[in-house]
Amino acid sequence: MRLDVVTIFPEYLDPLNVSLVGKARARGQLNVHVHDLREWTYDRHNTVDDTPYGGGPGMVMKTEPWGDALDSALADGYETGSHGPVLVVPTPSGRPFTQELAVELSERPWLVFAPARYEGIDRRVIDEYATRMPVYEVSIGDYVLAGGEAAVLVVTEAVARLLPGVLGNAESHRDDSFAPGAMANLLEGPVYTKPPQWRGREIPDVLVSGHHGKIARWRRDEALRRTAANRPDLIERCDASAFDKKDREMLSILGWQPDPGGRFWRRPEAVEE
Ligand code: 6GU
Repeated sequence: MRLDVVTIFPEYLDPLNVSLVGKARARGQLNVHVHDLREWTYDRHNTVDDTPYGGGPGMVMKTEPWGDALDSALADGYETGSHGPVLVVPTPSGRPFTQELAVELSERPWLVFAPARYEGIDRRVIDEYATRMPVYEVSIGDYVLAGGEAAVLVVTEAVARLLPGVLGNAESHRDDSFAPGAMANLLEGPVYTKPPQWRGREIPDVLVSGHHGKIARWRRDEALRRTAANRPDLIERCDASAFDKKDREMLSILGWQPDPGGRFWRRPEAVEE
């Protein structure tokens, strides 16, 4: 997979040399190109922004540097044999970046990222490239960052770990909390390793029982417990058929009950802090 990132802070992308993404790069599974947007400015001050038409606070990133920078990155990629680019524009106004979208992007051969600073990029840039390639405007959560570079790191890590051979074990992401097609999308429960005692704290007996059925059930119950506490929306979203008899017993203990419409809901007084 080829990745291009156009940014006014190339050093912000240095973490792409570290850990899983860095190793994927070193192995040649990821071909990363970071471009400095200011190389496509032609004035003495390397201006990349200007005041918004219509007035209002903040600055807007200018068309010409973005257009020339993206054209250059695309031309370089095509020359080296890449094809099928998609443009990824991180923005708090984008659609939520989910595991499903990470899987979709991991199936593309070439991602071009356009992270903005200030109030965003002149809309004509996005409209122009949307006539040439798929454009994904994505948000990584309901909060506002000062720029899209951190989101590029987030999306890249989520995508890179899905590439064949990057995690080593294809089974590794089958159980991801948000893996598409899981029985019910539950959060993962707690995990433990050696030593068996630490500061007077033990590990749950069931995990050393050797009883695989009981261990699987315990893990599922803990997943239900955590999901009910931290992400009740994930349980409400599930079709009731996603839960087996033992799940329903656990959900009932946690204060949830099925409704005739085929969903679970929780009595308001059962919410524990
Ligand atoms: Cl992708 N960019 C910015 N600037 N803020 C965000 C975001 C992206 N996602 C959530 N907040």
